Amino acid sequence: MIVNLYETIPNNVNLGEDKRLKRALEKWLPDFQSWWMDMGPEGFQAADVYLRTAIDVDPKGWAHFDYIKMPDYRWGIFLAEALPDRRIGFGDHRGQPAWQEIPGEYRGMLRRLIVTQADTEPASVEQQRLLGRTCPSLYDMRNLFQVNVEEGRHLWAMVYLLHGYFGRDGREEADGLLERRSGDPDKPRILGAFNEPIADWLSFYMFTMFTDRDGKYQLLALAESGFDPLSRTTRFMLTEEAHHMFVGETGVGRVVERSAQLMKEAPNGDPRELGGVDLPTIQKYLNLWFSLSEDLFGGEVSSNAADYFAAGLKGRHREEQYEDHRVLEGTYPMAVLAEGRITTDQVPLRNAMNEVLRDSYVDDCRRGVDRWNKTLAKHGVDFELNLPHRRFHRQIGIYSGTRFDVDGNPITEEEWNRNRDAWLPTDADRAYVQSLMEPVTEPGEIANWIAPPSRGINGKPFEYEYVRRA
Ligand code: BYC
Repeated sequence: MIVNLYETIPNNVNLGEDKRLKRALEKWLPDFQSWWMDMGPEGFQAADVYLRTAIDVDPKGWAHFDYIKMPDYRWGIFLAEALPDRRIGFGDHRGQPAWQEIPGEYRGMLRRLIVTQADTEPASVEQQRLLGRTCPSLYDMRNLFQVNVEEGRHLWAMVYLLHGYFGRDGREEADGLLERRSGDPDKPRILGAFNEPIADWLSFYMFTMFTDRDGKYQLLALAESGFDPLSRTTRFMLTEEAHHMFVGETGVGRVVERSAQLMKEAPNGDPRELGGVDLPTIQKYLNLWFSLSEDLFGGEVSSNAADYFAAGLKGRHREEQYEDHRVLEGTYPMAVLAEGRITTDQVPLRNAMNEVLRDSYVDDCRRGVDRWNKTLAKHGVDFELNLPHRRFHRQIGIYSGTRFDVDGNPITEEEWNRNRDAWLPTDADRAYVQSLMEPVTEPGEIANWIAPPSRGINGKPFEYEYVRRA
């Protein structure tokens, strides 16, 4: 196979002139392509999809729209523009010039951060690979595929760092990224939420709302990194991430809107009577995906996080909003469970960095839920969606060994068992949601359980034929 990488992979990293990197990526490309054919969107590899492709980093070049078959998508490698004389902004090396090469003493830590981030990208494509078959509209199908190809591009962005800055072990890690499989008990993906099935579109919207938003905050924290290539790579990834969260927030919002409409039409006020999703079921899906996504921030008290911060590898969201960037003093008031009661411990701030980032994330999620509630209020529906408490249903960190209710109160195992079905989707809920997943693929048509979007893509109308089957 002759691969002209320079043409196949638009880039601003001088790929044409770096022989060693070019060789490494040329070797990896066919493996990536074969992974994409096996694990990418099933049944639509030959379809023409109206996609946005990044062909440059400037505002004109990064959002180029055209029909393309997904396997021909140009997986570009782009770094945001270098900032002149950039300095490390936090931790023990604050004020020193940002690293352009890997600092030897932090090699292991950095590789681990990059591999963990990288692993999530192909994982999400695997989780979503069957959804094209049951799309509620061509508009939604196109958005799914846009998200999928961009996750593929984010994988390239991380593999570029592994190939370009690490030696043999970087190449081995890059191979490993194509070998693990979401949900496979023998070779699972690294982080919990990326092994959960996404079998229906309500889960997909919740995932892009809550899990992609974790991605936003992790990328913001890595964008602060003193390792400049990582900072520049993640800064560019963030421009694409915004669309993924748009898909999630408006997707759930449109389900909520349709449910509110159907509640008024249904004889007994239950949208299920007319083939819609009832609000308590939406709440359960929200509880599930929010709690799974909170786990992605790691433990509340983490020496790993303290080490990343001290080394200047992973900062806080918008580090410039803080006054103290070394954080050698100061504590975080952490709610802990002691003898069955919630009390407050003062934790050294560096050890609480995961929790500091989670705080920003939770606030951001709450703003999204508030917008859904505005939709309900507009329709005169007397129901509020809520974020469950952050202690609810946790599998990572200090709250993972105890049961908590949705308000964060400790409860017994028996109370948990009594309420579980009211808080998290049951098999029957999942079967019901699944039963609604009939594909709608005529341009301009939409499934009954979701409202149409308020506008189409790139100035095109909703009726536009966003995906053309071969
Ligand atoms: N599941 O010190 P701790 C995205 C492990 S999403 C399983 O508390 P740390 C995207 C941890 O590895 C963003 N295991 O955690 C979204 C450690 O294991 P070892 C992805 C977990 O290291 C949608 C142990 O527990 N970005 O981009 O402070 C679509 C103790 O860990 C989990 C990143 O992940 C978990 N949830 O924090 C597509 C950024 N959590 O060492 C893409 C890079 C922890 O005992 N990663 N563990 O074996 C990091 O910054 C950190 O690795 C984490 C964990 C924040 C994830």
